[in-house]
Amino acid sequence: MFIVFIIGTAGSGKSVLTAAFSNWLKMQEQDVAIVNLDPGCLNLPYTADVDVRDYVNVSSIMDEYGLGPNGALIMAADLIAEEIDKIGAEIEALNPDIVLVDTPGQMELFAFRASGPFIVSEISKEPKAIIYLFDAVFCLNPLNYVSNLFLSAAVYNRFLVPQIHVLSKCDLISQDEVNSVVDWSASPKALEHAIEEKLEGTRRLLSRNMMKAIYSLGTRFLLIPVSAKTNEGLVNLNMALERVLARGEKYTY
Ligand SMILES: Nc1nc2c(ncn2[C@@H]2O[C@H](COP(=O)(O)OP(=O)(O)OP(=O)(O)O)[C@@H](O)[C@H]2O)c(=O)[nH]1
Ligand SMILES: [Mg+2]
Repeated sequence: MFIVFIIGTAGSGKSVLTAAFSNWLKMQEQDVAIVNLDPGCLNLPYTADVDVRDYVNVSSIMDEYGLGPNGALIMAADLIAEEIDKIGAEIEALNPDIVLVDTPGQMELFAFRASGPFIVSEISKEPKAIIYLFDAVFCLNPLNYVSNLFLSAAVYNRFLVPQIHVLSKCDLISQDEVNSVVDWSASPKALEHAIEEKLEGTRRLLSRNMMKAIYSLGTRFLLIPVSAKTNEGLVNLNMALERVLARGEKYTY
C-alpha cells in the first residue's frame, strides 16, 4: 500500500485532482481508496472511502467553544490528530494498493501546525509521497511562482516526504505559457531571465534573491503540467509517483 497526500494553497485544485486521478487510476485497474482530511469542506467531487467529517464536526466545534470558523478549523486539526489511530485503522481495513489523501483547504492549517506532520506520520507506516500543487493561473507571474516555490520548499521541510510538483489547472493557460512555467521549474537561468524581463525594482531584486536562496537548498522542483478537467498529464503524474513509491513498478504486482 502507498499513501499519497495532495497538498496546495486554498483553491489550487486538490479535491478535483483527487477525484480525477482516482478515476484515472481505477481505469488502470488500480485499487484506490480516497481519504478526505478536510473537516471544513461542504461538497466533495468524489465519494470518500474514509471521511474525517465522521470524526470531527466544524460547526459543532464553533457552537460548543464559541469559536469563529478559523479557530474551529485549528481546533479540528488537533482533534483529527487525536483520532488518527481510528482513521489509520479504517484505511488498513480497506487495504487498497494506493490511497489518495485530500488535505484541508487552508494549507497552512495542515502544513504549518504541529498536527499536520503528526497526522502524516501516524496515519500509516506504509511508504508515502506528497503531490504539491502550483496553481497554473497564479504561477504565470514570476513573483507568484517564486513565492509558491518558497511554500513548497517549506512544505517539504515540514514533512520530509518525497514530493512531486504539479502545475495544476494547466487547461486554463496556453500551451506556450505552460512551456514557460515548466522551463522556469527546470532551469534557474530561464526563471532568472523571466524575472529580469517581467519584474522591476524591489520586486525584481527580491524575487531574484529568493529564487537563489531556494536553488541553494539543492531541491528540485520540476513541474508536471496536469489538468483535472481534461486529464492531461495524469499519465506523467502517475509515472513520477511510480518512480518515487514503487521504483517504477505498478502499484499492484
Ligand atoms: N479548468 C480547471 N479548473 C479546475 C481544475 N482543477 C480545479 N479546478 C477548479 O478550481 C476550483 C478549486 O478546485 P478544488 O479542487 O475545490 O480546489 P481545492 O484546493 O480542493 O480547494 P479548497 O479545498 O477549497 O482549498 C474549482 O472551481 C474547480 O472546478 C482544472 O484542472 N481545470
Ligand atoms: Mg478541497
